[in-house]
Amino acid sequence: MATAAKTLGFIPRPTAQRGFWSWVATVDHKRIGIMYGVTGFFFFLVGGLEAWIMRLQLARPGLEVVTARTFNALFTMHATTMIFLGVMPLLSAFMNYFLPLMIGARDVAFPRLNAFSYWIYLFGALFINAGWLMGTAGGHVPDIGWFGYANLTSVQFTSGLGPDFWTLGLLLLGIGTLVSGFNFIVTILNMRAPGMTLMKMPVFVWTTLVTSAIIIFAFPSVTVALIMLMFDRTFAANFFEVLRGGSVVFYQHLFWTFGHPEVYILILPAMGIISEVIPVHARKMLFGYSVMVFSTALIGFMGFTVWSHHMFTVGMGPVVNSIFSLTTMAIAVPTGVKIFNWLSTMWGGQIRFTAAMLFAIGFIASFTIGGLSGFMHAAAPSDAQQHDTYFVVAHFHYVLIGGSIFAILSGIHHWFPKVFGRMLDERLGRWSFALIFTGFHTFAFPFHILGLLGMPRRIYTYAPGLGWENWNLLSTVGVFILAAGVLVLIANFIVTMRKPMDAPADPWDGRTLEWTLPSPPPAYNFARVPVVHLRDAFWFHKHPEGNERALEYESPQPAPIHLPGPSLMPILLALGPTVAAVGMLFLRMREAYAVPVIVAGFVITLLALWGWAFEGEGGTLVEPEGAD
Ligand code: HEM
Ligand SMILES: [Cu+2]
Repeated sequence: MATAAKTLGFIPRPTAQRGFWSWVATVDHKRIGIMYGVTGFFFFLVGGLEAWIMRLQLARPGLEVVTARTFNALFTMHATTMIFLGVMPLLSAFMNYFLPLMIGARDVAFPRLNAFSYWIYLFGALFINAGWLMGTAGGHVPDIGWFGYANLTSVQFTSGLGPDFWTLGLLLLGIGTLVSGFNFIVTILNMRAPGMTLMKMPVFVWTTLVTSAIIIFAFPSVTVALIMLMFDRTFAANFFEVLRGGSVVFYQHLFWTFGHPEVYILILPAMGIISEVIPVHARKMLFGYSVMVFSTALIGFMGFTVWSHHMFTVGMGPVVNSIFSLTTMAIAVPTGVKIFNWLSTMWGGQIRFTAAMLFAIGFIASFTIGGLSGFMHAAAPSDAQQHDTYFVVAHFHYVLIGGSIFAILSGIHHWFPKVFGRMLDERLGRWSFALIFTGFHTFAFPFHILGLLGMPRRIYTYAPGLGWENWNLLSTVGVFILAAGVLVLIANFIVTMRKPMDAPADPWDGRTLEWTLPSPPPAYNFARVPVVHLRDAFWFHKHPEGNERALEYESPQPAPIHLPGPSLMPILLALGPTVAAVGMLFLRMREAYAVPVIVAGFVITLLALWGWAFEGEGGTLVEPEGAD
């Protein structure tokens, strides 16, 4: 029953239910979640390929697998890809898919904006990688490190387009991230099921809320830095040009005011995933729920007070260094509390060593090591030794792989049946855990030793005889083991997707509302609105400990549910700024057609906004299947 009412929109709302166009026009948070997941996983593989090439180059002293310039491009694009195009979108996939299900909602607050976030992420990702088509020799691939420090980025030192692809690409990505942040906050604050007070929300919802808040406070700072950089490079604005009175340290402050909170954007949702997986697979309520919530919020605040620990060696002086040492050490407290909470949850539980649980336990073990090395460079004098060595590379791979990636893999094994209606093969899952865990520690642990032996980060080769050879070789061997584990994981996906869709609704004896729905859930999510009386309501509904009410449903008879119509405006609105960014690139190249292209970008944006505002509500009313 499409509403074909007359509207001022210039493209009618599409109606396709299946096939390619139905995905392009979808506004369903579940489909968008899958799109984020698939795209994020693809870019995780791209970033992994870049890492693998770097490790081949560093396996022995004096190799020439790639040139020095290409190596610079590889570590820059590896980090940029892993952080912005791999891990963040993968975490966003979980948020998109499960946030509405966990709070008992029909969708996120702004479904079309949600689709827009995805499309601008995809376009930004392609944009930032487009320089590869021009080859690395001319400096057209970003090769300035993932934080793009001035004055490496000044036209004098990097005249190729690399920094411009990087700046404009990150600006595009930032728009999508900010929009998602607002969307999730509004969804969580306004669309929870009746009875689900804030302190009854699943921890993953809490970490999404805090992460979204961090996003909207942290991204403006890097946006400012990137716009200034763009002005420096395109219009000779001199914000960061020392010879003309600019300041390079100013750039560092702007970048790290964003950059440190960014690491919490990468880890808090991962902690949220772990906090969902462990109670289910240990069959015990999460230990210290409210402490978990408060420490999450505390980390969110404190994350904004520590940024200068990335700059201990620039000469800020002993007072400033001491202050940032102390704030950094303080943040270890709420983090440590969480680790003890997960351990206490497992303590005395009936643990099932499923693949999901193994990755969660791997997370605790590996992340803790990363936390400890982080604590070591919180002490400024110690950091003076470790700064820009492989010790730091060891630290952030322990928190990023041992932390974020392990949590994502845990979440994939846990929720795969809900999303795709099929159970992943547990045996393959355990094999991939064993290989990824062993491979990861074999490749990343030697970085600690290499760092202490003085090997600087970002070098493309080294001389023999420094005592670095064997550790580097071992590290490269580790990458092969890790890659084998990723191949087993992919094999598991392929084998599983060929099986019939027969996963039960609640394979793990889950605790949260998504497990009340069939696998996969119907387009409208809940046939009847759930009413939540307790935390972990579904668990107590199944296992009542007294005669308390845990979970009820609003109306006894399922009523028809309105689903919003698909829309092509989100992808069109994402296209506008992307075209304008291409025009900015031409402007940097002083091409005559730059301005018309920028104008075209603005025109597309305005048209899309017009269509967005006036395309009408559209949509259909569906009769839900009889509820349980
Ligand atoms: C999948 C296995 C991975 C391997 C084998 C790997 C390997 C490497 C190597 C060899 C470097 C270069 C170090 C240097 O030359 O200074 C590096 C840098 C880096 N990696 Fe990874 N990495 C992996 C995964 C990840 C993930 C998942 C993330 C983030 C989520 C990440 C974030 C970074 C960052 C931020 C840098 C620093 C780049 C820079 O100096 O600008 N890596 N990695
Ligand atoms: Cu930091």
